[in-house]
Amino acid sequence: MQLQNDTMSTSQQIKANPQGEWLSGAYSFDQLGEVSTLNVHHPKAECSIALQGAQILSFCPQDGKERLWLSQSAVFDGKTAIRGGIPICWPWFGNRGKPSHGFARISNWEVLRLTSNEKQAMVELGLQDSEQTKQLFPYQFQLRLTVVISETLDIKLAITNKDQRPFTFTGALHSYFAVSEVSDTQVIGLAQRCLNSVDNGKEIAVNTPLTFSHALDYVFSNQGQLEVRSGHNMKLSSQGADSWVIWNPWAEGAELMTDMDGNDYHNMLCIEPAVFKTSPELQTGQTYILSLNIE
Ligand code: TA6
Repeated sequence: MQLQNDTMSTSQQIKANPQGEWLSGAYSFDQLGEVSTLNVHHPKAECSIALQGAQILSFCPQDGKERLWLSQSAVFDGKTAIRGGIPICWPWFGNRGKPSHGFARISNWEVLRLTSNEKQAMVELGLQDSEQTKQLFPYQFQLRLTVVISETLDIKLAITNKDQRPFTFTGALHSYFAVSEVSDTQVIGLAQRCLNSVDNGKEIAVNTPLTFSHALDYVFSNQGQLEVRSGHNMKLSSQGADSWVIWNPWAEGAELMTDMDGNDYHNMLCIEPAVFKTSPELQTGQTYILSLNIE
């Protein structure tokens, strides 16, 4: 059976496609406003994924500490981008097209596969072109997001060109991390120079480790693993990203957003593996992998 039928409920879709050895009780479905979520319950971690955007909203390993930040004022109307978690920006990053950060994060994805064993749970979600996406991006494509949930979180976005013509794209895994206090947070492993997006992409010098005391929107070249020192420490690595985008809107930026409260900036930090400086060209049948590993 195809996973195309909009009228089927998600749980019916999954039962109709039992491709994995899913342990009973290891997942559940919920509804946040108009958005369906798939919640994975595994002895190693709990994880919640919105089917809108295949957006991971929560990742909480055994120690009970939430690693992702989700705004209390996030909108779950089924069409607005959800503020927090890990939005997938594709087929463009930022305002290079409309809607901002592409349509992947506001499209409904299908659950393709669920598997679990003692070590980990794995969820695969997919999105392909439709009449609506063709109006914004006139190509046939397939996106497949594989999420491996364990003590660590492994996220792999596979972008495949299903069209007869090549296409280019930019994008990101726009991760919002929970930090206990951004002013006490350090990010280690970034270069000493970056592009400052709030000043027309001007190149600037910054201190390492990077610390936070004002609004920033910086783009660093990806030079390998990052370490985030906050209430809990994390190691981040990515494949396929040419950049790490680091963003915090601070109080003044948050005030301009209806889905972020004035003090929220204290407890969040976006660290995003991005395809930003390059626009890879994918030939017919080619697949590009953009991944993020959170340890
Ligand atoms: O990744 C940083 C950024 O591109 C910022 O410039 C900022 O605007 C942010 O993403 C949020 O964008 P959004 O469209 O989700 O409001």
